[in-house]
Amino acid sequence: MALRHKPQIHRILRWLTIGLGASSFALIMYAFTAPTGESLEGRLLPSHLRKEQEWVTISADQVRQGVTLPSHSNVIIHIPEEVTRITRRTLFGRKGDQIKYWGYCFPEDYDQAQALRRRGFPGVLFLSEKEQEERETFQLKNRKESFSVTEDLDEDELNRTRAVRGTIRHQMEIFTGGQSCYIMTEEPLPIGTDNDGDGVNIAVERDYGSDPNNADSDGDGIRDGLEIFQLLSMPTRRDTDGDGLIDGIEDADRNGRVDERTETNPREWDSDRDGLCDGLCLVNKGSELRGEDKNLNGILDKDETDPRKKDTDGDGILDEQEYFNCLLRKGKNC
Ligand SMILES: [Ca+2]
Ligand SMILES: [Ca+2]
Ligand SMILES: [Ca+2]
Ligand SMILES: [Ca+2]
Repeated sequence: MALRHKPQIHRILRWLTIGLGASSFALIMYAFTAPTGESLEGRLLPSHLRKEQEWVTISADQVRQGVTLPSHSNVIIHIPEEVTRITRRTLFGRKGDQIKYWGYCFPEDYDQAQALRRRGFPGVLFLSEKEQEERETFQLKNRKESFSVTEDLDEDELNRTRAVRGTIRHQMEIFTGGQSCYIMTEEPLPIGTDNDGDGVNIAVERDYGSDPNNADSDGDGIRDGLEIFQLLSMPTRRDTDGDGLIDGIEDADRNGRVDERTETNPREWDSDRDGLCDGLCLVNKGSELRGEDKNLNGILDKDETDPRKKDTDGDGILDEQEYFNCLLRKGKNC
């Protein structure tokens, strides 16, 4: 498979370095520029990037194994053939909210001659969320200033400005096997395939120590992707907060969000902060078991207090005090 891509890569590199030439190469760098009052050319290529860029090729096998993309480099990645579909967010480890990255994928029937005739980029563009956000702000600012700015530009500069505005737009969310894509990122990016379909790529799974072939690594009923990116619980620990209740009992509808009226927080030992832990916990240096949902079933049973309410029976006495009162009167099942 890798061999099949080799001639293509050489074509791509030749096209980019010879075909694109200096001005289009500067256009590639456009994504990492801050809006300044410099000339268009200056804006396209920030000073720290004006030197020759390093080229890195990431093979399909590296994507399969999970790999960290270097920052500020021209990177070509190959999506493994067996991938039927992977979202941009999963492929790039859902880092797009914090990290600016961007790139484009070459069409399957990539044709150098045809690409050279086209204006703009030789493929379909993708931009990280942060990149999109910054670009929108930049374009909005530009539009406001456009009346006074465009009057002073000659026709050539005006066309170039239009080309930049028109061509750099997010167009792609789904990647498929066999594609070759160019990407540049301002920070290192963990990329890889997602064999178990839990929304976490193999590089990120390795960082968290979760199983890349098991969508619910710790078997607590909540998928790795939801634990890592939404619930912020541990994908490798069934009871993240150690209160005796497993994460899938606390987030009862297992949607990765905590509904405080009906659920307890898998990251908080004592969700209602009444002094008693949600499930059953060892206290007094391990000498005593104390808690609210004492049989750990997620249901409010007889002789239990509600881990979502400080004062379960509404009599003005908080649940922890009720517990001590129970001990004082030597009650059973306190
Ligand atoms: Ca996965
Ligand atoms: Ca899990
Ligand atoms: Ca728990
Ligand atoms: Ca409590």
